[in-house]
Amino acid sequence: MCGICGCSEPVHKHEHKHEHKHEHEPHEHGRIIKLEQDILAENNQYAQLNREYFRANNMLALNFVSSPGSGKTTLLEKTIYGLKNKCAITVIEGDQQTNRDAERIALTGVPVLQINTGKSCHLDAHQIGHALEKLTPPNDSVLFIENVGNLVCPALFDLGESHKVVILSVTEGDDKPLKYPEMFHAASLMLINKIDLLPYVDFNVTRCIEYAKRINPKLAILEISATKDQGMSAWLQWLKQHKNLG
Ligand SMILES: Nc1nc2c(ncn2[C@@H]2O[C@H](COP(=O)(O)OP(=O)(O)O)[C@@H](O)[C@H]2O)c(=O)[nH]1
Ligand SMILES: [Mg+2]
Repeated sequence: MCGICGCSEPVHKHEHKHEHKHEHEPHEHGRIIKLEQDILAENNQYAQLNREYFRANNMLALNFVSSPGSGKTTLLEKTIYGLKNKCAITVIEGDQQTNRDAERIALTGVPVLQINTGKSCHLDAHQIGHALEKLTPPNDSVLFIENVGNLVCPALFDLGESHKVVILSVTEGDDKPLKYPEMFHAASLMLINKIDLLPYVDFNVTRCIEYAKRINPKLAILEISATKDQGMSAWLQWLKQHKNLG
């Protein structure tokens, strides 16, 4: 369940046939805040275990976060082909339903595990811990985690990753960093994807970068097209630097 956004378990379990005045609101809201705190505190403990695992095994773990359809899986496919001769790669895929993305990644030849989150809108650190037990990624490898498409809850759930990489495609609008600041604040790198579509959409790259830097002055930013292979060498360079591959 997702106690943060209530996407899974309704707080009100009874039918409402009456006018809804919310006399009980303070009590319910207190309960929700407590539930949020408990869920995030428990998640942080699992995230710490994952972080220790990544450190002990000298791994780079990247958590790809974005809206649905920004191009995460496409970017992963291209990235794997660009990087797989340099180091071992493992992938964890997160979606509410289906194995479609894991099937796409499996075609690249790297080990992949699909997590279906059901009604929940994000991956959590406990799920990642279990996935690591099954995948047993090798020492010195890169782990890519493709989170559930959602610009809200995945920002709050630390997975123990080395970095969050937020992918924003130009069809989504240049104001998203201002509207979803938690995500852009939590990320180390923003990839502006689908720049091949810039001639056709009203997306101001300069303005987007200004908004993103307003939220997170330390955010690194690269412009790419995963399908047209634009900007991919700069992205691979970023990866190699962060994995010390030279
Ligand atoms: N024009 C264009 N389309 C892209 C690009 N990257 C991904 N797409 C398309 O966007 C759609 C969603 O891509 P997908 O990788 O499944 O997104 P995800 O939901 O974030 O994993 C697919 O139709 C892709 O072919 C890109 O750089 N340019
Ligand atoms: Mg995907």
